[in-house]
Amino acid sequence: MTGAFYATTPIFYVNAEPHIGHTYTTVVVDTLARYHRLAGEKTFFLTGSDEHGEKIAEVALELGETPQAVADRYSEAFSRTWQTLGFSFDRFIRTTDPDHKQVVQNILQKIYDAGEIDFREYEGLYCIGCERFFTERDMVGGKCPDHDRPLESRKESNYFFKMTHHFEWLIDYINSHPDFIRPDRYRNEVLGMLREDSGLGDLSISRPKSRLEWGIELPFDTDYICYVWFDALINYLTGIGYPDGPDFATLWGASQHFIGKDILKPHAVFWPCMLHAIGLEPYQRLNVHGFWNVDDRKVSKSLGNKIDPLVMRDKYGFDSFRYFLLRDMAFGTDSDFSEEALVTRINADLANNLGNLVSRTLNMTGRFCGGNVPEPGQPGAQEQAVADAAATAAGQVDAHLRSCEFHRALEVIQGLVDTVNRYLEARAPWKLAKQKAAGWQAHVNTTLYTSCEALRVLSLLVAPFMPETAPKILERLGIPDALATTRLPDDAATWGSLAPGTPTSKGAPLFPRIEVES
Ligand code: ME8
Repeated sequence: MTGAFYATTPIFYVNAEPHIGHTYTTVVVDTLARYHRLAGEKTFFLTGSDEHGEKIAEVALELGETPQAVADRYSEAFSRTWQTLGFSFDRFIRTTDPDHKQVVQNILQKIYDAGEIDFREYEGLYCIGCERFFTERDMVGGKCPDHDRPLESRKESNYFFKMTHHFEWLIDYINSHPDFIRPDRYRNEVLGMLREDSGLGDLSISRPKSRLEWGIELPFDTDYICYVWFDALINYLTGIGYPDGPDFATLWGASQHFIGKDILKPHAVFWPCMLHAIGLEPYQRLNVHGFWNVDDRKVSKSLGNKIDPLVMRDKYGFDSFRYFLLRDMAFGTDSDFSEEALVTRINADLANNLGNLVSRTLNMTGRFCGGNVPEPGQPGAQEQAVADAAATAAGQVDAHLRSCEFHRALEVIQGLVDTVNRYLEARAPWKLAKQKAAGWQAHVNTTLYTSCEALRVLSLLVAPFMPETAPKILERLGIPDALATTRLPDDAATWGSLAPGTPTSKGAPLFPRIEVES
């Protein structure tokens, strides 16, 4: 096993059911986790639920339930949905898990003992939706732009983490590690937040129990609980066995967080400062994506315009939905969701292109080669061009995935499908089989071997993106267990491992064309 990869989604608030936004981040991490596993790296994928804080206490009060009951119900909804959708996470962490509580209290005590915490009175404007205080420059028209609700004026005494002491170190760190926060626009945004005139001060890390009891108690003052973001960020350490679990050091050294741009500040400022205060290296990389919008408004539970991933799965198949999410959003920028765009994408790329290549190749293999992978003749220039295109695609998909350019990786895969489709058109094996001119069988055998082998490569390349589809194609190619021993990108870049004589099968269309009622 070479290399390691530790990837996290945000832990989601337990105040509503999962929607397209949560699903997108989780699809991104799932795709990467699957790729890195296939690349032979020690991989850990963490997701979970963020259960404490005022937001949950507020919902519980409205519903007349305990916060614990609300947290149990929604946490279960997330973990069940993530399982139903087939995400390959290694742990679903809850911030109410006993090991997490212990880690949070250890870290609080450590920071307190190091003299990094003091007690002060503070007055400011708070957004319960974001669970954080706002500076003047964060507000739009006196409101939180994400939650569209007025901010609450707060004045109380609290414990503060002396976060500003770490700003100089953090600015240097960001400047000397160009890949720490990506894409670049977010790195620049964070440097802006850290400028002296930005108004970002120390971090209030407690809430008095007189106002909020739902949280982890401070180990050094039992009248207070821990601020929900301070508690939540630490899940990334608990999840892999901080401080002395057997895999902790390896995984932490390979840690990458994946988040939406709404939670950039806690991840890019609070979190590295907290890690620095406890003497841990920062995470390796923060990857920030944009918002899915509907009619130009962010999809969110509070705006009530959410798209349910289970409904999308039932209607279109989850692999197709995953494909759309990864293909239609350039990681980092916003995208508009519509079912029309989804259907257009599925029909064009999956039904007409990839799906069609699978069915025409296997149909012809059945009709002209007795259903077995044929023995090819000497490859000519056309075959060599397909083999070269496959090797190039394998390298490009690897590079694009490692830099979060999912849409580009899928473009490369579609480009390879196009190449093979064009190759088939140029070789026209159906014509030769019909005319039965001298040497037709050898020509057809070479052509269909090339096309079957290209399907093998394509299955390996799509496996992280479409984990249900890849095994179906491999099964039809007669190599159902191929993924168990696959090493990417090498096994996709190496041409010719499909053995002649392997029995293939046709199967039903992988992506039936979706007819739209007009
Ligand atoms: O912020 N488009 O949880 P949360 C894209 N508990 N992604 C979206 C999205 C949209 N319209 N809406 C939500 C929290 N997301 C905290 C996190 S982590 C230590 C604590 C995704 O339930 C995106 O990943 O509000 C965003 O960052 C996250 O859901 C916010 O989830």
